Amino acid sequence: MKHINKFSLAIIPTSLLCSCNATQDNPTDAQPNIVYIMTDDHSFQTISAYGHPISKLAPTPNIDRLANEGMLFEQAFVENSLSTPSRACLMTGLYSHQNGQRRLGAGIDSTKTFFSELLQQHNYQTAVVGKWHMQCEPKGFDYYSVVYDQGDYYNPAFKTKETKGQYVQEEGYATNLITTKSIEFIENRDKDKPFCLLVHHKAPHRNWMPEEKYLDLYEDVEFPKPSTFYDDYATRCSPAHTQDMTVDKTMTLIYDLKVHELTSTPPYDKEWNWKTLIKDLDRMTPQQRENWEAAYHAKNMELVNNIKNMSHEELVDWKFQRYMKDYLRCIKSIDDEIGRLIACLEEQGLLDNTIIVYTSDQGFYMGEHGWFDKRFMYEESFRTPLVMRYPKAIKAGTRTNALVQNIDYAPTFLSLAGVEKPEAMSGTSLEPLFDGEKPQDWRTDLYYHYYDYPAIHQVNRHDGVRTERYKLIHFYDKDKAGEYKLNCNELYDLQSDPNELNNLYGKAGYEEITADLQKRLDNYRQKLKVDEY
Ligand code: SGN
Ligand code: CA
Repeated sequence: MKHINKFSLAIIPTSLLCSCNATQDNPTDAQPNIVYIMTDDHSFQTISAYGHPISKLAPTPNIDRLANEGMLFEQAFVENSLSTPSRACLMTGLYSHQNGQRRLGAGIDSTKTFFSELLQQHNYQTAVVGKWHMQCEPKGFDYYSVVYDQGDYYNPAFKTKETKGQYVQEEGYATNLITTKSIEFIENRDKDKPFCLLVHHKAPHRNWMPEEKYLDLYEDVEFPKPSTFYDDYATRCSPAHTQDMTVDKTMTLIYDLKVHELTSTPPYDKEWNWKTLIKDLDRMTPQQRENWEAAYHAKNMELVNNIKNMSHEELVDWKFQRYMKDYLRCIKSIDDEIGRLIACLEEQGLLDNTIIVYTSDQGFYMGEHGWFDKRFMYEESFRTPLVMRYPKAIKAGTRTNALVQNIDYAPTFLSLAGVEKPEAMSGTSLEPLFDGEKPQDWRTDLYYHYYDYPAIHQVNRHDGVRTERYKLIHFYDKDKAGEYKLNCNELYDLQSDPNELNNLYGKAGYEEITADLQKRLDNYRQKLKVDEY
């Protein structure tokens, strides 16, 4: 077999077994434990509790259990649909321009207060495990074990307070290792204190590498393409046309879909991407690699042998199916491991006095508009899944359509812990929604702002406002002198056009609605002191 390197790195074996011993309930009843589980790029379309057709073919029983025993948020959103900005919103309760983390790389203003620090000062034992991603040390945590940057699916390396700044590789699959570490934290916690544990998974981030036991899962399932897969972006501003995130053109057979055998001409991927995939595969132990090849090699060779005879459409279909299968295989492991974590909390007698939150750092396109990735203010990436289980305050089976955003998590956790929210924090506690009623004065719109341009996937900068029914988006780009190079608006009626295909901006009959949304947008820009748009 080609391209196999000996597995030469030092590996620390970690037991994947949960040895949870039953213990007493948490002694500090007034302050609940907080278990916040956040995946990376998990679409609400692939969670069966949300009822989308894809998820019917690949159900998520453990996430559904959290929803059935708690609350499903049907209108949960992020402020800036990208990893580090989303994590900064979580930690600070501030919008991106307030916390500094506007784009993917550097940015976080680490002088801002993280909610973990406040919990720590108010009796909590705090921990974060998995993807941290921001370019500052985890702040306000008694314990952390975090992966480097995006982390790796197989045998990832973790940094803790003890490893003196070094990342140490461990043997196993990221989703399992992150869960095991979380369970170990729970088992070894200081039982005189409440705890707050952030479980930040790497999966299902690109390039969607499934766990060994699920490499064949869904092989015979044909996943339906969304109705907007062949969207031609007619009626839209230029960014929908000029993005670089289509399954057809951007998604690569080698790096994304892991056909490393495809090395002949024409070039199917950039050399850098091919090398990255080989590095991913070379991280595996010989046994992991053998299992991987046993599942993929024959199927990959079938493609390699047929590719010259395939039509363009057949090839795009093949890509879509491989994408969906690998993504959903990653989700299967996530769902299993959430089940393992819930079982641990149950065995520890902690289920009643713990709020369990499940969410993602943003949504993701499962082929809608022809895309993968995120970034746009369109629904699939602006929305994020959100489920909360907390039997003390939330009745089983509650659903809410209140508009909520990721800047609300920090204030929620502080309010549950009985800690006063700092005045500067922009988000709002979600606790008033827990009884299933939306308070009369609940917010009626949300502000969104995306800044990461120019950058990978080439989505232009934009900000916008969304009410329960309408959405106004303003795409912009300015030259050095501050003159607009791009200045274009889109307006959608989400009730009559949930797929956002029909841009109504400037259309007769929408003058009043446009003026109302524009006023809301201007208010946000002014109130929040937004400095570019
Ligand atoms: C990487 C991915 C991108 C992705 C960003 C941000 N490329 O750069 O596809 O949009 O992360 O993702 S990859 O070649 O490294 O897979 S995020 O979830 O961290 O925001
Ligand atoms: Ca992400």
